[in-house]
Parts: sequence; structure tokens; C-alpha cells
Amino acid sequence: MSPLPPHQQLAAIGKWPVVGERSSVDADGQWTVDVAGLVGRPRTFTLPQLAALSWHDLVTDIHCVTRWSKRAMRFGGVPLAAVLDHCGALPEARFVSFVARTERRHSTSLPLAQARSLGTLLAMQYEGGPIAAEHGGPVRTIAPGRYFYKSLKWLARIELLSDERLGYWEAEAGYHNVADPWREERFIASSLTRQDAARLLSTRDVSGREMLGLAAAGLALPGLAARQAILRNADFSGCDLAGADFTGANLSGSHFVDAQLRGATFANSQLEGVDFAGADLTGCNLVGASLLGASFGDENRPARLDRTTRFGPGALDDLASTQQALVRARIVLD
Ligand SMILES: Nc1nc2c(c(=O)[nH]1)N[C@H]1C(S)=C(S)[C@@H](COP(=O)(O)O)O[C@H]1N2
Ligand SMILES: [Mo]
Repeated sequence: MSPLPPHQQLAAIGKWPVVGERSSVDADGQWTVDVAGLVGRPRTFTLPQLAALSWHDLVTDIHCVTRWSKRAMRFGGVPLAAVLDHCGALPEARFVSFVARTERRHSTSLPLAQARSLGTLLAMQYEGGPIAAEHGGPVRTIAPGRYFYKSLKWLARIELLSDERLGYWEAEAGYHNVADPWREERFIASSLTRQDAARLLSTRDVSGREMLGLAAAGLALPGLAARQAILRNADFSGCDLAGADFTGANLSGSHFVDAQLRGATFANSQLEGVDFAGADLTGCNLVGASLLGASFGDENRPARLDRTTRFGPGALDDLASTQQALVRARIVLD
């Protein structure tokens, strides 16, 4: 089988995690998709009108930035290229923004030439049936060859632009705007230098702060208070964080490789895609934490876990199968 992109792991068999928004708004009436901006013939399509343009089946692997992948997903729908040909993309159009019919009007964007060459699909079917509502039905985009945040659920509007308009995750969460999984373009570089980070952390209290891509590897930070902090993509590898308090913190994509975390609490925190390989998690509280795509290492470098490491009920179901086995073998579940 073809390899997965670096540091991705297969989601548990039969499981397709729901990530981000969970539903659309105003879904009662007839669903329409607007094609607007730099096109010669702007138009509002109903779904049957879209489907009539051209139909294409696409089989692709999907790769979430939170480190889970699923292979050979079969989608059916209309190629973006067919819609663009129909509506006449103007020569000055260089970017395409996809906007969702959701509360926060979620969006993502791609350079237009890339959106075409990747074979972006406006998908209306998954495995021959309708796309489930929580996965973006009745119509979502699929951008093969990019992390899955470039694939928008509940498509309401396609807008062609001359200038880049960053999407929601790209603007709000520091997600990389290119998003090539083979190059691991997960997050943009941090704006904080290592010195700035060390200075902020020396106060031992970063509760409620937002610091993306914190570079803290190797620091001694026992008892760090980081309640409700937004610390996506932080590097805490090799840190001493014994007894640290990460209650309610967002640590998506962060690294705790070989960290000392004895007695730390991660209650109700977001740990999607976190790497705990080799970390000491004895006495840790992980109750209520979301663990999609999290890694506890492998047989060569497992996290240290035992019966004093506490997980919430059902929390391990979010882990890849190999990870579930590794964790269950080390903790004793009642
Ligand atoms: N409208 C909308 N589309 C979205 C998101 C979102 O929050 N809202 N999240 C993105 C992310 S980060 C991922 S990984 C995928 C998840 O799709 P799924 O829930 O069908 O797995 O949708 C992407 N598209
Ligand atoms: Mo994602």
C-alpha cells in the first residue's frame, strides 16, 4: 500500500471523525450554491442544476491536520473546473474562496490554478449515497492532496478573487495556507521567538493566553499554570511540566515528546494530534480531553502510562487502533 504522509496515522477502522463545525444553518429550504466574484456569468445553482453540468467520481485519501487519515474515500459530484468553465472565470481571477452556510460563515481558499490542478470536486455523494449532514451534506468541497481543512463542508458560495482571502482556520488558528501533507505544512511559523517564549513562560502562568507555535523544548516548567490557554502547535518536547495545569487549554498539534508530565492535568483540554511519545503521564488527568489523532508513541518509545493515568469514558475510541492497543495495554480500565 502507498505510504501515508509524514506523521499521519489511519483513523480507527470504519470511523470517520467529525472535525470543526457540526451543522449548517438554514438547511430547510432548497440548497443553492452561488458562483460569484470574477466570473463572466455569475449564477445561483440548485443542486440538480450543478449535477447536470458534469458528474465525476473521485477516490482519494483524506488527511486531517490532527494526524488522522482515511484511505480511498469515494466521492461523487461536479468538478470545480466544470463550474468555472460554465460561469467563465475572468483572467484576473487568481484565488477561489469557498464559503459555508454556517453560523460563522466558515471559509477556506485556494489559488485558482491549484484548485483546478488538484481536481477539486463539489461533492454531493459519498460511497454512492448522500453525504451525511455532519460531514457537510448536501454539498461539500473535496480538495485532494491538501490537509482536509481545505475541503469545505456545506458549500454555499464560490467566489473568484484577484487577491488572497485567508480562510477561517488559516486566519484564526495559524493553519498553513498551502497545507500540503507531504511537506507537513500544518501550521505557519510562530511569531514568538524562543527568547520571548522563555520570558513569558518564566512567570509560570500563561492561563488564558494565546500563543501559537510556542517554542519551549527542554525548559524546566514544573507546575506551569496554563488553564484555558490557546497553545496550538507548541513544542514542549523534553520539558519538565510535572504538575502543570492545562485545564481547558487548546493544545492541538503540540509536541510533548519525552516530557515529564507526572501529575499534570489536561482535563477538558483539546489534544487533537498531540504527540506524547516517551512522555511520563503517570498520575495525569486526561478526563474530558479530546484525543482525536493523538499519539502515545510506539513500542520503541511509548509514553509512560499506568492505572494512575485517568481517561474519560469512551475517550480512547478517538484514537487510531494501534494507539488504542498501546494505551489499553498500559492502563487498567475498570
Ligand atoms: N464549514 C466547515 N468546513 C470545514 C470545517 C469547519 O469547521 N466548517 N473544518 C475543516 C476541517 S479542519 C476538517 S479536518 C474537515 C473535517 O471534515 P469531516 O468533519 O467531514 O471529517 O472539514 C473542514 N471543513
Ligand atoms: Mo482538520
